[in-house]
Amino acid sequence: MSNLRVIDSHTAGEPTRAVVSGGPDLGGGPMAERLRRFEKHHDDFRRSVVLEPRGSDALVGALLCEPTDGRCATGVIFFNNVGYLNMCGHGAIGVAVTLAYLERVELGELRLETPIGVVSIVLRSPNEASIENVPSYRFRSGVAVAVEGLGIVRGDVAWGGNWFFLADSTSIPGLAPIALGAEPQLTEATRRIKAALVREGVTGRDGAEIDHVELFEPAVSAGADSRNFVLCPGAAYDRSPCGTGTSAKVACLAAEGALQPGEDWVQESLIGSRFVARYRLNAEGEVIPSITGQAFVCGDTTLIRHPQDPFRDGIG
Ligand code: PYC
Repeated sequence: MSNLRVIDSHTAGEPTRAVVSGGPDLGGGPMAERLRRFEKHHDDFRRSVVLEPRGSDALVGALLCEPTDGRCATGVIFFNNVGYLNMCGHGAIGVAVTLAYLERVELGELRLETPIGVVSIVLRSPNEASIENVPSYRFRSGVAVAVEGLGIVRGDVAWGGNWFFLADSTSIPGLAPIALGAEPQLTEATRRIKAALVREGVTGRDGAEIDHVELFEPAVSAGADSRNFVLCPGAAYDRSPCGTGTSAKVACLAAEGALQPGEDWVQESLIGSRFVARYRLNAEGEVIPSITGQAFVCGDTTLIRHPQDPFRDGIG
């Protein structure tokens, strides 16, 4: 029998499952190397934590590990129903709130070591954190792709810790407004956009796959600037406004001169939850977004992987 302790939380509605004990031994060294060992030798563990019957398609896992950088509260590797994530904004906020729940950190500044670098966080209360993300940028603007059933769709390619294609949903004829009830149509539309990107060879820098598609339109609620819908790599949509997606959006706004350093950008999700984003420019002139959101711990659980359970490693 192998048992593991997980802490479940949700950040603006999007779930994170932090594995705090019972995870695989990935050895030492940089987090990017440990991610590769995780992928190569322990993918069954990823599947058992996030796939049904223990998980769901929307769930993002966060394996907590010993950091190499002593300034960091923990190392973390994010994963989902189809693989591994470079970074995860909602997940980083969820991990910070989880560490507070476990009494491993106090309010104030803390750092997480991820495979793409150190992420600084300010824990503002036991349920609210601001993450300072990795440098984010617009890579290409006004890219046109021919999408099955939708015609020509134009959008920007941007990096916010993951690769995004961002398109204005009001420019796509026949698309329902971003609201509960429209998830099936929006999921299908964004899947087709993703397929068109692959077909037409549109990538991020160095040929990187664009694995997130983000639609945006004017906000519904007072005080918000925009509403979005983000298709994640495993075809689930993000219930939160997506931390890395909001970072990519902020990078596009900065590139257009539509958002100045220090100005707030309030991004709401399909379910109406919010992140408040802003950015600063670092010494190299790069856009460093920060994202503030709320998370709540909603489970402190032992997962059991029974040796005779035919679905010990998940379904699918
Ligand atoms: O918040 O960055 C994010 C994220 C990525 C995928 C799901 N959430």
